[in-house]
Amino acid sequence: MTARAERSAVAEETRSDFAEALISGLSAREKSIPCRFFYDAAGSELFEQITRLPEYYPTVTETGILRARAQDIAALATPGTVLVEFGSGSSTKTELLLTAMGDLFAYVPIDISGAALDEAEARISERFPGLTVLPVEGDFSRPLQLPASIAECPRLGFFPGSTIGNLTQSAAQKLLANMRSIIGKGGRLVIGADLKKDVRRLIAAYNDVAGVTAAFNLNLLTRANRELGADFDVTKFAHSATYDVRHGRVDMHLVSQEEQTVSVRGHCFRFRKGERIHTEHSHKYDVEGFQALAAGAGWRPEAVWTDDERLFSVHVLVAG
Ligand code: SAH
Ligand code: AVI
Repeated sequence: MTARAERSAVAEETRSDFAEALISGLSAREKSIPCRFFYDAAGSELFEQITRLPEYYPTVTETGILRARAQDIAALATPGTVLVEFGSGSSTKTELLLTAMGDLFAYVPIDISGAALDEAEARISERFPGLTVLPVEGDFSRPLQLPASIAECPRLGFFPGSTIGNLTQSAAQKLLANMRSIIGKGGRLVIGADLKKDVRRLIAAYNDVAGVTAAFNLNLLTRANRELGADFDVTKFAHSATYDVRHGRVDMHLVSQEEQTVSVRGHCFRFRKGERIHTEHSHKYDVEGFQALAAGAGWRPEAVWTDDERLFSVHVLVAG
């Protein structure tokens, strides 16, 4: 299959996955849409804008930790290693590591967003001309076909951004177990996890004054209209972000502003005024809680670094 044909097959698969998930999510008593559908081209761009918001502390904080620890992380990648990144997005943080690292066999960014992967591949290839970049477009929570050329190489995993927090604890553990088999026994994973903190700080980060997170959330409906021919009136839904103390997570919803009916591919969905669609969990961990989660998936903690304010943690885990 040519690269172009492969690309359009992936796009078609994503579209039917979206249709199926949307119809089943809106048919449930408590409506929901899985957060992996945030990341079409517009969603990936909105996420980049979020990372630059004054309220959104995770990106700047994790970047500071990675910058301070770049040499320690680089030492984990002996010559000939493959750097495998999960949910790589713009690969901006990766640049810090690549600058510090010696000769890698290849860099393998994995992301569901083809648009983000294309941009990142072009920029990384330009900035690191000797580096082989092998992008993989797909859903990291499903079986993934990694390039055959890296089959025999040692691997270092990188999963920044606290994207692990967007999964429920059981899904997170399953993903960590899959990553363990991808990285291989004795291999390492460098993974970012957002820490529990003052609730006001959390809510501000997910409900910014400029309304960028609201636009990111509402883009799900715009995407459904464009890709699936749904007829959401985006002006009749509002963004909401709340903190669930029991589960230690921020929850995002889209709230119907009035009673309304929406159709998606011949299916009709009624909304009461105030009825919510759940769109994202963002779990916050403490260091011990995260290490226990990782241990349940066969990872042994080797190091953990935090910033001075203890807002964010970066863990080095070893596959047992
Ligand atoms: N790693 C970057 C981006 C984080 S945003 C950073 O730290 O800033 C989350 C990224 O994960 C997005 O690029 C999104 O497209 C990707 N992503 C989300 N769910 C995914 C899934 N199920 N499979 C693959 N990639 C996913
Ligand atoms: C990618 N992920 C870790 C982000 C988060 O903070 O949960 C996504 C996001 N949602 C709203 N703002 C940012």
